[in-house]
Amino acid sequence: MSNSVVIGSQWGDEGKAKVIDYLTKDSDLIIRYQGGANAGHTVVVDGKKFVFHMVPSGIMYPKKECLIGNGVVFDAPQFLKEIDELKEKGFAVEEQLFISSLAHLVLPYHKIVDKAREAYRAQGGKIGTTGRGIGPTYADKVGRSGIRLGDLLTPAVFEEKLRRNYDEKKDLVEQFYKQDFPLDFDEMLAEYRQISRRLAPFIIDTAAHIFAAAQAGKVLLFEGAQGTFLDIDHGTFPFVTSSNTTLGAIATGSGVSPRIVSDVIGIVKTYVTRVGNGPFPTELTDETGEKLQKQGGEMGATTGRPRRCGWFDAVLLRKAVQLNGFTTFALTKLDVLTGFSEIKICTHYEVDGKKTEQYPALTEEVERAKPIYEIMPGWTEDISSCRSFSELPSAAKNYVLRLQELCYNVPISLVSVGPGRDETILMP
Ligand code: 2SA
Ligand code: MG
Repeated sequence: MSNSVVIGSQWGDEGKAKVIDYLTKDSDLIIRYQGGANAGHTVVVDGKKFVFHMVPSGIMYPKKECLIGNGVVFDAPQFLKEIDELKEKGFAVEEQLFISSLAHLVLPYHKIVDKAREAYRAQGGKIGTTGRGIGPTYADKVGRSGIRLGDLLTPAVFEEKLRRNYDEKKDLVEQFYKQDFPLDFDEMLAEYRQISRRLAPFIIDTAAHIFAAAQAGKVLLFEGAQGTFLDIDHGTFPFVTSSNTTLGAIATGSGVSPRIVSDVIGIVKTYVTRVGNGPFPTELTDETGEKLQKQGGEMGATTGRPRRCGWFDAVLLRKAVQLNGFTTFALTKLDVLTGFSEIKICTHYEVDGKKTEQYPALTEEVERAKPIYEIMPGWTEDISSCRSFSELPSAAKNYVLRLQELCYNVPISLVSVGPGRDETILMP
C-alpha cells in the first residue's frame, strides 16, 4: 500500500475514524497532524464503541505506531485519560504511541479564554466552539508565546513560561472579559509536574521518526481532523476551527514533504452535517432534517451537541476536490438514507439571483447561497448487509454514481453502509 491521508470533505464528522481504522491494517504508522481534543473520532470494533479525541484512531491495532505531530494542539489530561481507558481495556499503548516535542500544549487557561471569548461574542458572531481551548492555543502558537511539549522536559523553563502566560490570561479574562478566572497557578504547576513525568517517555522528534520510517519502506497513514470547510483559510471564516484542515497541513503539521502521500482520500458523507454556527446552504430545519439527525445518530462526539443536517451538496464537494486534490472518495453513512422516498442533491447555488456551480469564496456569499436541487428516487431496502456494490438497490447505486459524476468523477474507493468494520463495500 502507498502512503495516504484521510481528509474530511465537509464540516467534519464524515466518518473519518472508521475509514482510518479500516485502512490501519495495511499501514505501519498513523499520524495526527492538526486539531486537538476538539476532534471526536468514533471507532466501533466488535460492536464496542471507542471515541478518541487525542489518540490517533489507529490505536486499536496492536503493533501499529501512532504519532501525534507538531501541528496538533496537545491536551495532556485528555490524552492520559484516553490511554488509561485503553490500558484498562487491555490495549498496551506504551510502545506504540509518540508525541512531537514541538506540539503546543493546551493549558487550562486556554479553555477558560475559549469560553470567555464565546460568552463575549454572545451578542453576535458566536462561533459555537467545542470549548476545548483550540483557538486560544493556536493563537499563542502564532503569537509566539505558546508552550511546547519539549518545554515540559526542562522544569525551570516550563515554570517561567507558564507563569508569564498565566498572568497574561488572568488579566485578559478578569480585566477585559470581566469574567471569573477559576485557576490557581500553584495547583496547575503541580498538576503539570506530574503530567510531565507521565508524558516524558512519549515525547520524541516525530518528524525524524517519520522520515526514518518512510526511508525504511513503512506505510504512512495521515489522519485528518475536522473537515475542509472548517479550515482556517479556506473554510467559512470566522466559523471555522483554528487549524488548516486541508491537505497542506500534513506537511507543516508533521514535518514531511507534501509529496510523501500518493493517496488523498476524501471522506464524503452522503448527506451533510455541521455542528457549531456558520452558513450551511443545504441545511434542513424541518422534519426531514430531524429524520437525518435521528437515523444518522448525529450528535457531537466531543460536546454531545445535536448536529445540523442537510442534503448532499455537490457545490461544496467540488470545492473540496479543488482544495485537496482527492484521488479517491470514501462515501459514508449511505445506510442512513434508507427510507427517504426522495433524496435531493444540490448541484448549483443561486447567489444574488445568479446560478453558479462554483462555491463562493466569501462567507457572506455562502450565507446568501440558495441551493438548487436535483431530485432522485430513494430506496427502502436495508442495505447494511450489502458487501458489494452490485448488491445495492438500483436507486442507491444511481445516487452514488450521480454524486461521483457531479464531483469531477473522482473514483470511489469504498462505501460504508454501517459503523462496524465489516459494514463496508470495497469498490472493484
Ligand atoms: P473549535 O473548538 O475552536 O475547533 O470550534 C470551531 C468550529 O469547529 C467546529 N468543530 C467541529 N465540527 C465537527 N466535529 C468536530 N468534532 C466533534 C465531533 C464536535 C462535537 O466529532 O462531533 O462534539 O461537538 C469539531 N471540532 C470543532 C466547531 O463546532 C466550531 O464550529
Ligand atoms: Mg467527529
